[in-house]
Amino acid sequence: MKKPFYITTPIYYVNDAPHIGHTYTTVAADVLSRWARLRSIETFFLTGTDEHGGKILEAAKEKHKEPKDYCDEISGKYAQAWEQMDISYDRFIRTTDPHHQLAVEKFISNLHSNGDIYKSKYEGLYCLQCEKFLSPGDLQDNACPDHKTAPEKHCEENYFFKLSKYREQLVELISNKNHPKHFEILPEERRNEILGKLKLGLEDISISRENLPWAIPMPFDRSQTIYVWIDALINYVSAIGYGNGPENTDTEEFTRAWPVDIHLLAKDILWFHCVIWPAMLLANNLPLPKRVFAHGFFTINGQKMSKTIGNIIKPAELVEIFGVDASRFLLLNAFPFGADGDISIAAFKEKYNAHLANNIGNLVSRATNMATKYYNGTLAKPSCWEPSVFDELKPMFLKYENSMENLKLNEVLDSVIAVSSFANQYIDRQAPWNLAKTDTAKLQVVLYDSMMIVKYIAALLSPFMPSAAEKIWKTLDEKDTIASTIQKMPAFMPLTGSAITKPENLFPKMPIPTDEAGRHP
Ligand code: ME8
Repeated sequence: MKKPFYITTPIYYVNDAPHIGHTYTTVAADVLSRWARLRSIETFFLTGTDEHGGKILEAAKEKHKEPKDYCDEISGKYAQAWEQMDISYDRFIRTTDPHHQLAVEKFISNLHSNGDIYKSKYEGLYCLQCEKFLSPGDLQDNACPDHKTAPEKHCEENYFFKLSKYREQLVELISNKNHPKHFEILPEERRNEILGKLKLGLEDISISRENLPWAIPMPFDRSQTIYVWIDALINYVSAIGYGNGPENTDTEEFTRAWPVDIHLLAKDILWFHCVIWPAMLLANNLPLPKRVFAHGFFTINGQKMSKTIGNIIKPAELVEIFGVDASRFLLLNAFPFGADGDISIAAFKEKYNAHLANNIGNLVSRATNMATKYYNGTLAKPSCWEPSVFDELKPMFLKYENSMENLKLNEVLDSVIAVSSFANQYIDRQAPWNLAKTDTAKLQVVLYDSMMIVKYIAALLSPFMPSAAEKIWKTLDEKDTIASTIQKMPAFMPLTGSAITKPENLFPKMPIPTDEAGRHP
């Protein structure tokens, strides 16, 4: 059976409800999943929550709740947020799921029986918010640079994973693009960052804790529990049935779906996904992920948006202002996918007006208005019609596809914006309102062209704005489906509807307050 396209987001910590940083990764994975499904590619899209460890235990204590009750509550908030954001995941995994624990025990037992785990004393500085050890060189003013909190000193006897043993193999698999099992890290600068660090050396890591009850016990020594990151990374295989068949064998689903096609995440957790996880897989004789893509951070006034710092925007706040589809669009069009970028509601409003209200929304509204006004919604293909405007549009369609394949999601949207600007300029130039008086044959050609571009725009927007795309599609009365239109792109496709109607105002213009001097604050 054919391998599905398998894509994951990180599983998010349940120390607090999601913010738009988490939404960013999840919407991006959703767009890529929808894009694959539109092309009839079977897809498995995994997301979920990371629920063990000291950080979650502390958060539950602060709220005077039992850890599991607290996890249920916050995990539910993630599931709710993803429902609100129209996220089409196939599975939502929780690390407190019993089937996950079973898989973790099998994975760790294998590493142990392969001789990759040993016991030793460890001393180090631990950042509870990162859930990782920091080296003195990582600190800024004696504090974690991300969370601005002082790390705790840990000194205990733990189990270690022989990470250092896999250094050379990792360097080879990451750097050799011709290797049949090449492990691709994108963007390029992230790959170089990982290779640079690997070349400096690699130390074994502690993978257990002595006195942390809110975690999965070590299968071969129940006096210790498994380090939360090791537990969490294994979700990517446990979710598809690793160790979950009869007598702890792997399920057929696992054999079919692994390796994952894309692990999507931000750069904060690059090392775990590009070094520790692949080494764990090598130690377990499992193939490495095909691709890890790390996007940048949303920052507010230059500082990373984070639950711990508290400088967050919640997804529901965005939806309240812009609606679901526009929020998805604005998040992914905010800045290049892969780079950091400062965001603000004011900047989102400007973009919303420029791209959605004044450009795409305006095009849909004026084209459908004219089709209903001049042709009563029945716009037949003109007899002298030639697909000449499509020669100009083809490069934009190709750019769309190419950017999607390379995960340049902001550029994908830029190409949709470019198609819409092209159509608006075409309408301005041709002035159908004048043609209605002087040249009705040409009027029909111009409106037919315009409505066909509207049809393409609906299809191209569909992975990003599924409901808005459906609304546009309905006004076109199309007999074709969005999926078949996508699959035939960039070939020209005639309109198949015969009763075009006017849609509701898809993207009403957003009032932007100005200060007394008339500037936008
Ligand atoms: O790290 N900008 O969970 P987490 C963009 N449980 N993306 C952001 C962001 C920001 N300001 N803040 C968070 C964990 N993200 C672990 C993962 S996986 C086996 C375990 C997104 O709740 C981004 O995807 O801290 C980042 O990598 C992730 O949330 C971290 O989520």
